Amino acid sequence: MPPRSRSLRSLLLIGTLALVGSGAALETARATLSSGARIVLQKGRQYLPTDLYLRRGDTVTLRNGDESLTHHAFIEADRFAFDAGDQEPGTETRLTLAEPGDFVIQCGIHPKMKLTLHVE
Ligand SMILES: [Cu+2]
Repeated sequence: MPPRSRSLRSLLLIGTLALVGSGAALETARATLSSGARIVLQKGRQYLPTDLYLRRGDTVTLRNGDESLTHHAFIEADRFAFDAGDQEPGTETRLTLAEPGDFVIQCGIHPKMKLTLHVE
């Protein structure tokens, strides 16, 4: 085989591998979005993480990871309202985001706690 066509074959092989690689990265990103990323910890008077990127219809779990602090998550928005009530240590509450937009979850007990949900 002449050297020129051999290098062309190498190029084609590299191109194919690059495509496979980016597809795998996309799958990983989707898996991240649809699993652990939706659990938010309430700990040390803050939400962890402080920002969450979601799709419409996704469910978020808020878990009180503090040992002695009660939290009270709520959202006040024009098109969407949510109030979890008082949430004791070790408990979880869930909400489903049916509306697109940015929503801030606050805490009725700790005013500095803020979690922004970005729903597309
Ligand atoms: Cu709180």
